[in-house]
Amino acid sequence: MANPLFDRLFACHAGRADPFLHLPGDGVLSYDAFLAVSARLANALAAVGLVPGDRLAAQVAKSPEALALYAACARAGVIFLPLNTAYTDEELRYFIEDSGAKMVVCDPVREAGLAPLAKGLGAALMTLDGAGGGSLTAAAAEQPETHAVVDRAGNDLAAFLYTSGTTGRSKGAMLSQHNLLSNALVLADLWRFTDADVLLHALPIFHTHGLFVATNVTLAAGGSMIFLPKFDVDAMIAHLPRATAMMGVPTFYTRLLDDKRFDRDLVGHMRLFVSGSAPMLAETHDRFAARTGQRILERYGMTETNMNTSNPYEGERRAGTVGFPLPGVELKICHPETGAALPEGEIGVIEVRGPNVFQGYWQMPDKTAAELRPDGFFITGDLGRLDGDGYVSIVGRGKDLIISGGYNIYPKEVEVVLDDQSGVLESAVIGVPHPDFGETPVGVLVAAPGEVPDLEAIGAAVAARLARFKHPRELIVVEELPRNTMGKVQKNVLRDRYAGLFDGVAQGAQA
Ligand code: MLC
Ligand code: AMP
Repeated sequence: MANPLFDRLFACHAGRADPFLHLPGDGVLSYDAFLAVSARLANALAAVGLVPGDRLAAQVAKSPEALALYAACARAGVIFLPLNTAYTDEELRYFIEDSGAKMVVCDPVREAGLAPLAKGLGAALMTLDGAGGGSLTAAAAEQPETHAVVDRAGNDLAAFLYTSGTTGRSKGAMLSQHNLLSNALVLADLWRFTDADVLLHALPIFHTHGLFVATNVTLAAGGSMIFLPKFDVDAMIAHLPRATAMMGVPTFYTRLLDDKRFDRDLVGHMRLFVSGSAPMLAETHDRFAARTGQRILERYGMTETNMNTSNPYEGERRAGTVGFPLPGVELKICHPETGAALPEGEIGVIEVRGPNVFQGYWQMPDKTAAELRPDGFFITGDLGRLDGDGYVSIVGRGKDLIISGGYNIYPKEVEVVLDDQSGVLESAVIGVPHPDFGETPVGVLVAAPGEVPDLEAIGAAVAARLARFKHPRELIVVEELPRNTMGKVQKNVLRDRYAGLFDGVAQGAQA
């Protein structure tokens, strides 16, 4: 047998002294050196008893070692579960318990907080810091740099990614080797990636975009990556001259456009700019084209499906659209209730089928059945339409979701915490336009009878329980929440009422 994902993305580069990662400063990590690190790490996982199919939960800063841990899991057949570094202990506890992780890798500063939980679950706990140090790398250093790659099949699971749901309980999306590999190969071909490409990589690697799109596509083509710890405008501008391509969320592009150093001279050599994870305003598209003479290539994907559609590499990259279904991906616009396919031009729910679509939600058969039809079509929850030329446009969401700087925020998760606070009778969390993050959460509260909510105390309580990016940027107290005749809160009314809340806020300013 073999290990399709590891063989095609990693092992095929064995012996290559060429750079895989260009590091800040002038450091370079070759493919061969990277593979040696992954081998030592894979041996270290085996040494603590991990076997194929076990889950490894990793909440670690972006580093070459963190990326090598992903490769180590692939070669060891361990299911990789990357976790947003902003998650609090309370959020982490859920993911670690729900996934049944046999091993937890965290930053040393989080070790004390997670030790009792890991112990209680019988999970090994090791550390990895942003500089690549920690007990995990110390253990790996004792291990040989050769490792016998474990046999895997394409339908074996390679990763879990948790994506919250409108009910507030996060769901573990199960991604197979074939889900990841098939999508990476299609994208590398469609976007013309080659071993000459140098991708400017400033995305986090705990989500689909930075890990399964940017990294896997580069690996599929054998290119290299300028591996930045995070997005920073100055760093982007300093490194763009050495890059050939870049991937980012819309906030990356609006921030770059706000810097006059970002101009045609700086990027004339670049061959590709890709955007996704959140809507790109047509106005941003046009600003970018006017400034650089190049057009951003916008694509659409999800944690559950990897990438679904892409604007063409050759041909019109139509602003306000997410292009065409990828080769091998079927897409239809369906009636929200009946699921029947709707004629061209009509707005409905986007459903997709293909090798990119996940294997279901971990231990949630009912939620899986509710979103994954027996015929294999996945109900995305996104509202879209097809135009006369076949371009897909996303025109809204049938799911209660806010996307802030590319991160998903599910209002229910925040409403549960707000409703828990003394002085609060009920709450509604809505997404409001924000010039920097695209959308930002705002909490609308109704006070308990005769009480005056202490907004500062409420903000502190939210901060203690939820990742920073989920925190409502404003808390507003109202007499009552608007409801329809069925008694359902009309969030659209609230969105309209507060749409202009952050108009005039400078880009990057914290309102
Ligand atoms: C950081 N903060 C955010 C935030 N990112 N708050 C809300 N939304 C965000 N996205 C917090 C910081 O912790 C900080 O808190 C404060 O906001 C100001 O931070 P900042 O300096 O302005 O933000 P920055 O650190 O620059 O990060 C912004 C960003 C980052 C856009 C660079 O969010 C980012 O890299 N986003 C990419 C997300 C991503 O990879 N999405 C892909 C999902 S996969 P404080 O308290 O310290 O001030 C997917 C599928 C697909 O969607 O299709 O790809
Ligand atoms: P996630 O679950 O984090 O992968 O987020 C997936 C969601 O991001 C999708 O369901 C869409 O709502 C949104 N999304 C991704 N790409 C785009 C895009 N190009 N335009 C608009 N929304 C997008």
